[in-house]
Amino acid sequence: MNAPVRKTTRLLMLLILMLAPLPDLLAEDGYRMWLRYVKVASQEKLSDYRDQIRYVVAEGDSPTLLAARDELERGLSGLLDRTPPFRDSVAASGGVLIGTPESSDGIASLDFEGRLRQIGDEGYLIEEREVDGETLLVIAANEEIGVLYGVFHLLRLIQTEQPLHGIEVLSAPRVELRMANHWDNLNRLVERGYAGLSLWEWGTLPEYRHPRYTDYARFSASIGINGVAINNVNADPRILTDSFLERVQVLADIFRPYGLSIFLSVNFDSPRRIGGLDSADPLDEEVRAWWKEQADNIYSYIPDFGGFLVKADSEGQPGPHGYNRTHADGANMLAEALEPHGGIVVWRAFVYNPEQSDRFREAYDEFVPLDGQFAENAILQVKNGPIDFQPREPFSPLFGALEETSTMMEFQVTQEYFGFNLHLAYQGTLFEEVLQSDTYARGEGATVGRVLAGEIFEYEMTGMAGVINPGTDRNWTGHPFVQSSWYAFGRLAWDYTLTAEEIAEEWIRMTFTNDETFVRPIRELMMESREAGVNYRSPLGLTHLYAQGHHYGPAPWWNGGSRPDWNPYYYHKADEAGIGFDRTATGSNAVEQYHPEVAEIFADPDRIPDDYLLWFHRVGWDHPMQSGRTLWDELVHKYSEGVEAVRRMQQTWNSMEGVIDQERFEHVKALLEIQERDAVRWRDTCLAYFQSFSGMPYPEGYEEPEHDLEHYMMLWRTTYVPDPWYN
Ligand code: BDP
Repeated sequence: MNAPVRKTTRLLMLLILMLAPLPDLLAEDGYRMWLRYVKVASQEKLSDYRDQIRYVVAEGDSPTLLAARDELERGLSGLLDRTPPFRDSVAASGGVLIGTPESSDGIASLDFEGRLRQIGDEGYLIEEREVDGETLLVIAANEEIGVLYGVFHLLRLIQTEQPLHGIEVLSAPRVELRMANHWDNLNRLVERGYAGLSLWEWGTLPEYRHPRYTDYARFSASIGINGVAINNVNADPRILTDSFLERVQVLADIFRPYGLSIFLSVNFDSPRRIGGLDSADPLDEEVRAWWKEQADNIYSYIPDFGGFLVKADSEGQPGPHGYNRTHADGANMLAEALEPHGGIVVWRAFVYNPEQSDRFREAYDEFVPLDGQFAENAILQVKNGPIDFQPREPFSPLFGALEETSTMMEFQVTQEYFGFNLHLAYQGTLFEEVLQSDTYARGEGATVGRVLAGEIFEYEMTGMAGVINPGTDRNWTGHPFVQSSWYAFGRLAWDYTLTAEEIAEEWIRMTFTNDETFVRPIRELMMESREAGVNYRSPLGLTHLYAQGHHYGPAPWWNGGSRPDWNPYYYHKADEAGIGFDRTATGSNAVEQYHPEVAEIFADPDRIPDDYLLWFHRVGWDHPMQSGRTLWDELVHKYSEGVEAVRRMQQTWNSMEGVIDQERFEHVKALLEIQERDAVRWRDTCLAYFQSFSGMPYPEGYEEPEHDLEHYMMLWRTTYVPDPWYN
């Protein structure tokens, strides 16, 4: 080719590139998460939806109604590939009418009063309705936030290609506070985050309103989240200074239309650290006055501020114990400061002290004697299990034990103990398992979910929190499937009776495709993924086999850390005679903290489900398991099953090439390779270690560790661990 022709060709190429749509706009990089709003694939359904949705009537111009309108416009124009016009009033069939009886004459005329009374401030109804001979789709609610939630519901139905004919939905949340907890530091490092830096750009706030803030609020509202604690529970006192409050105010303004109220994690020692006082004693008048001033100040910036989240006397954080006061004294002081403004205190029950003999017992022993002493606007936030977000824990015995203290759940979405941003582990099944566990408080059927919803005791407030990890990674969560656990958390906080499986299916359809060849196998893959993670890390009730330096890889031999209760040995206690933690009457007797019906089963080595055995019992290596195998053989079986499950997940995923976009396909494919490698390493490390005590041979037909224990011990010392967080 001669030079001028080459030049013309280059120019032409450049022109084509410039005219081509920006690749970023179409990229399947995960940014849109479950709100992708791509055109409905089935022609038949598409034309059905187009028939039913020809125009929209949305009276009112409050920020929340505008957000609802915007979302409807954005969603419908993507899903239907045409934008239905907004009209002032109902004119013909095919209208979508949204609003509250107050904002909309149309809604007011429909006489929904009776049903609206059943669904409170945040609920909504969606219904197909004949009005003067015209067929309409109606979304009605008492408050505007209910309208927004209803809009997301309608869009979800279209995203998942559900029929709208004859639709009748009445939905209201089962718990009041549905809260995201961010463990974001003010320097923008996220504790246990694994998805980039903190979303909150303190450096450019308050001037720059990053569009991501609005998207964050949209995602939150789409799953019914209504509260967000934006900073780490290991709290920096400076969050209470004006310089930060000016910035937080902007976030609050952006979140408000989406029904999302801001909470701040506060440091109990703030009066000393930033207030110039020489005490933080909760019974000291000066200290109490200081906190009131802080509350007044915060509300001057954020009139609908939610309240404080507090980690006190836990893992080195200051608290009331420093002044010989109780957790109730501490919480009540803050509650008193917030009360005049309608704010609440979320007080965490995650406490344990290295001197005590069993970490399992501590939160219960600490808080049950305080039952009834907390202010009405204080709520206790309890992690799902007694230790710390392990792949499997029995439910915390605090659920069902606190009759007079509002008690809420703390789940973890970020995969601190589940492979960070590298392993696929849908947490919906873990959440479901906990929520469906029967506490037997006041008799059979008192599931954790029902306790949380205030159906067993009369709680002043109800709630669920999820520790989520979104950061500046383009897809928000690092591993694309961590999105599914975030989604599941929100859906279950709204309605704990939903199943992990239906939620997984919804998420897949919204996030990837409605193509059945993808939906079914990937749903199964997700449903299996958490159990796989349990099996290749810590089956049969083993727990916390991580090295103290990180929470990623295995180091079961580790017994040299600064605190015994941060060492794996503390949890498994393996020696030649056997393995496990005796929490029955012959041991720490933590089992007594459960109601008798539960305690009886957990205390009996023959009746306890295998999954929990080593949580409560110390047994010999030849202990007979429910399968008929010995404990040792069962351990080999479970560890191997974990690896096999990951391999099945890999196979399933790899067979999906071409069914979804290549971008996310390749990403997950590579991550599964990492996961398989890690699962093998977990299996081999743990089996090599435990065999050094059991002295028993590997049963036939199982892959044996390739190397000796020394090798795995060296590997731990020399391997890069992708976690900046230590302990
Ligand atoms: C543990 C984490 C630690 C948190 C702590 C907490 O390792 O980073 O600060 O929980 O919940 O799981 O306070």
